[in-house]
Amino acid sequence: MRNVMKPLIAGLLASLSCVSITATKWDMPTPYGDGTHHTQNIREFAAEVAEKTNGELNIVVHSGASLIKHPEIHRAVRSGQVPIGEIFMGLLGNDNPIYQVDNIPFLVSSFDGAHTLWQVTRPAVEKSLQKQGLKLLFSVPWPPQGFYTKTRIEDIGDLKGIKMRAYSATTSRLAELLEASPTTVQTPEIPQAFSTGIIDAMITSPTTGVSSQAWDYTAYYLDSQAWIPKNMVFVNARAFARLPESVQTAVMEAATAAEARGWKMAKAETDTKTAELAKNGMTVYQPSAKFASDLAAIGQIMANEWAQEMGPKGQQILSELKP
Ligand code: PCA
Repeated sequence: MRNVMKPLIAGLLASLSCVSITATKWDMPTPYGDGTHHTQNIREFAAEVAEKTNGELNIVVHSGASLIKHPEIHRAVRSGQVPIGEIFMGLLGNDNPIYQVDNIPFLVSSFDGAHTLWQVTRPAVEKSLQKQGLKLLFSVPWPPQGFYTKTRIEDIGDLKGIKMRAYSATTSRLAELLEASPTTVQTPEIPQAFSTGIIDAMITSPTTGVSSQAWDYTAYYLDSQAWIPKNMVFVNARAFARLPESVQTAVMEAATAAEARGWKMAKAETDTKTAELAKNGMTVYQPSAKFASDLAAIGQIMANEWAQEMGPKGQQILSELKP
């Protein structure tokens, strides 16, 4: 018996010695479901941190707003209720206009443009978070945004009077400029909002169209590629400072890798999820030239309003975006 137990115990001790006795567990609330690339990317990030730190930091992902509702996540990380979290950047548009910038139609409409926009605005985002005791880890985009409607949209006027979902102050403003009526609805509530008639239309990515089964409530997807919004992952700066230096380095390395991987995932999602909309019976179509130019004109109004709210920094960012 002793001979059998010996290797077992030795093995157990060996595996225990790999896990530091100072192991830290971080609960991480995220707003979106497991089917989105954001959540999948964050799970890979958490696995990489665990691996790089030999289990010294264990990030437990609570997806789909299961631990904390989306509008509460920012405050929860600030207060230290949780050490780390993810949010949609546009959600903080009322805190600081810098967060509105990637919800403006046709300010940028390609991943390259979105990437430039991120490089240009990142320092201001980092500074804004820093002032709140937060540290930015990484940011990943959604696929470009398009219109989900019950009937085909030929002209911008077809959106007049429609009850449209909004997911940020900026998209509410867009709905107003389209003379539609905006209602804020979080992603988990999209199906219910359609089925109870609270909304008739939404602007979002093919990713969210698929995860909310848009074909159950709408029939047309206008692939307008109007803007490319982002999510961001941040930590409570005090919680981060409490980590041993080697763990801090591992987190930052995994964050850099997650950002690069996430951008690639978003590009791939654009095609696969748009195809899935079509496969489920939705008509996927391109905007007319008139629709695109009318929407761009509204985007110009929004860009001007935004620059004014930002002050001199706004003009500087807009000029840095020009090729
Ligand atoms: N999906 C999220 C944000 C942008 C997107 O594509 C949503 O619809 O709330």
